[in-house]
Amino acid sequence: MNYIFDIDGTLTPSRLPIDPEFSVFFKQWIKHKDVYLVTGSDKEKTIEQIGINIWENVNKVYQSCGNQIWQKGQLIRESSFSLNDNVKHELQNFLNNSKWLEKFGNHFEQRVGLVNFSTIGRNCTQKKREEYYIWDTQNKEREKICQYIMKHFPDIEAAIGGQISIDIYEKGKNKAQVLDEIAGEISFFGDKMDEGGNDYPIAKRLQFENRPHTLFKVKNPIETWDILKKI
Ligand code: M1P
Repeated sequence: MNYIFDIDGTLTPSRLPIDPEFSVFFKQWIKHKDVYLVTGSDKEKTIEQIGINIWENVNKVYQSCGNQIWQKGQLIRESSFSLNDNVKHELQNFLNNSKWLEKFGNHFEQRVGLVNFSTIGRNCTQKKREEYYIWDTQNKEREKICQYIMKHFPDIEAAIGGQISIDIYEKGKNKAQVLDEIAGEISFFGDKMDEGGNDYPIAKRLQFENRPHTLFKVKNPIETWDILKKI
C-alpha cells in the first residue's frame, strides 16, 4: 500500500506546525510503510511545519504540487513556471478590486514551478488569515478567480490550496502528476478534494483510472490522526 498525504489542513493546521503528539505518533507510523507527501507549499515552509525528521524519512516529498521532488533530502527533479504579463495584469486587477479591503503584502509568491496568489497577502496575521478564510467561504472570491483565470488562459491551471490563496501552474502540472511515479494501490489523505481544490486532481484521476484506492477526505489533522490510529 502507498500512502499519500497532503500537508496543510491534513497533517498540520494551514501554515502552522504539526501537533507535537501527532508528530511523535506519525514518526512511528511511517516506519516500514511507503509514505509520500504532496503539498502546494515550498520546502522551507514544509520543514518548518512538519520537521526535518518526517520530511527526510518519507519515501518522497512533492513540493509545489509535484513540481519539485525531494527524496531523503536530495533534490530529484524540478520544473519552472512564471506568470506572463497578461495573467499578472488580471490578477493585479483582482487584487485592486477585491471586496476584501485589508491588504498585508506578499500577494504573489514565486515558488518552484508554481505561483501562489493571495488578495489578502501572505504577510497577514493568523487572526486575519482565519477571518479571510471565513469571508472567502461565504463570498467565494478564490473560486471566482480560479474559474476566470482558467477560462481566459487555457494553458494554465489554478486551484484553491489552503486558507488565503490560490496555487497557479502550467495546465496539468497539478498534484495528480505524482501518480505517474507511484505504482499500485493508494490511500490518499487530503482536505481539499472537492472540485476546485488542489487535492481534487488526485482524487479525480484515481477514480478515472479505476486503480485500487481509498480516499480519506478529512476536515483537519485530528481526523487524519484518528484514522491512522486504526490503520
Ligand atoms: O503555505 C503552504 C500552503 O500555502 C497555500 O495555502 P494558504 O492559502 O493557507 O497559505 C497553498 O499554496 C497551499 O497549497 C500550501 O500548502
